[in-house]
Amino acid sequence: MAQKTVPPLPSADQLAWSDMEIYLFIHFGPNTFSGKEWGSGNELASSFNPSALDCRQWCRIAKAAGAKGIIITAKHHDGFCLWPSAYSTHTVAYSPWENGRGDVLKNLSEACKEYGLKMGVYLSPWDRNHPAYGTVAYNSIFENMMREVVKNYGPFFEFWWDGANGEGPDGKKQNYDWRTYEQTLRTIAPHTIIFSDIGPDARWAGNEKGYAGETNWNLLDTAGFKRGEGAPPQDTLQQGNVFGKNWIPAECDVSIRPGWFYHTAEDSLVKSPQTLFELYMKSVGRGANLLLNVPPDTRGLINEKDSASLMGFKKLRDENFRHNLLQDALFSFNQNGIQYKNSLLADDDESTFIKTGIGEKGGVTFQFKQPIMLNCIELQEPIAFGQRVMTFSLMLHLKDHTIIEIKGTTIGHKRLISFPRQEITSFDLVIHSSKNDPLISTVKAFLLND
Ligand code: FUL
Repeated sequence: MAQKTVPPLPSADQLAWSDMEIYLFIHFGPNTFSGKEWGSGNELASSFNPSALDCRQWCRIAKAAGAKGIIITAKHHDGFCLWPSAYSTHTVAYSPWENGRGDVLKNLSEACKEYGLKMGVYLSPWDRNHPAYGTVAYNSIFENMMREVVKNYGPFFEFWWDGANGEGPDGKKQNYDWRTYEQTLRTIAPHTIIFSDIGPDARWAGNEKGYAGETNWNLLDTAGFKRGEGAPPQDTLQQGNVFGKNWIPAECDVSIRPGWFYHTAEDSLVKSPQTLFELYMKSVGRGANLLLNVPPDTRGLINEKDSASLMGFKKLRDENFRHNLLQDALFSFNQNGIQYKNSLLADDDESTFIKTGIGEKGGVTFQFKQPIMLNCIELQEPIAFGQRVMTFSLMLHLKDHTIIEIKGTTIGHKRLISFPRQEITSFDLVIHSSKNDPLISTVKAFLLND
């Protein structure tokens, strides 16, 4: 029997997007060569001259790191276009790189296809270079640039509208025509996830440190809010709104280095595999996606330090999540006494969802034949039917003793709950409050390396 849904619901594209979990961010442009984070827009196009740019190297590394795609700063706030746009004179075509015949977006779109990665673009609405910025004409220029990149290098899995804007009181001020931008993108790229502070399809998680709220609803109320300055408060973006009207899941962006762009001085400050793993637990493990920035250096290559850290991060994920302790152990549901193997649980097979009740009487018990050691439990809701669980507990038992009760709030796409390692013989999952009947699609248990 088909499940009842609890709206708002994700679109098929949003569901596929949530399953991507990790993808890379590439910040690259004149700032790579000037050492700046925010270019003034007055940089010379001649400063852009990577000596060995190779987008295939980026893709090879992304693929090996287990990332599912790459989002590139096609245009950052300094206005420099990494493709030869017909709507600007501040582009790769005016640079010495490949004698002005180079096209970073073309290279990347070909490399992504070759490596089976999805591509996305960041196009900064704030433009400190374009002469038309601050006039009505800029709105159609921005739209035309969107059309240009979608047509020439799409399809894109995601389109990133950055919220930063440092126009200042005396500078040019642009009245962005967001409504038309959105209509334009929807028309030319109906399957592309549009990201901004407030969506419409994916939202900023409210910080640039790479974590979502411990409570994280995929729902958000956007009425009365704007992008940038007028965005919802940080904690709202981190947590979403429990009764939010729109399905707008969170994306956690963070750089592998202190800066978004490459600076040699930060070579010793690349985040370690362990730090990245902790961020994974706080982003993907809280039901959000992780957008990890890995900025190419002045050669146009991902630096050895960054790629070593990414490989270490992948290794940690592989090692820690290789062995689902519930995979082999038979466990029982106290509801119906039927014994399941956890591998039967899958999002797309409704008959295998765990349909728990609410409160202790409706909980499910996972009973092991032998005591097992664990320190992490993974839960998933089949979010296609709506996000439901509001509060839950995991009660860990060794024989007749309850060792620990771990309380949680939301589950959503994926929830990784870690705790000090324990030897247990059973655990209960108890849902205390939920919108409509709770549904759980996945339960796994792991022993992570301490
Ligand atoms: C911010 C920008 O101002 C930073 O330069 C960077 O691109 C970051 C991802 O978003 O809003």
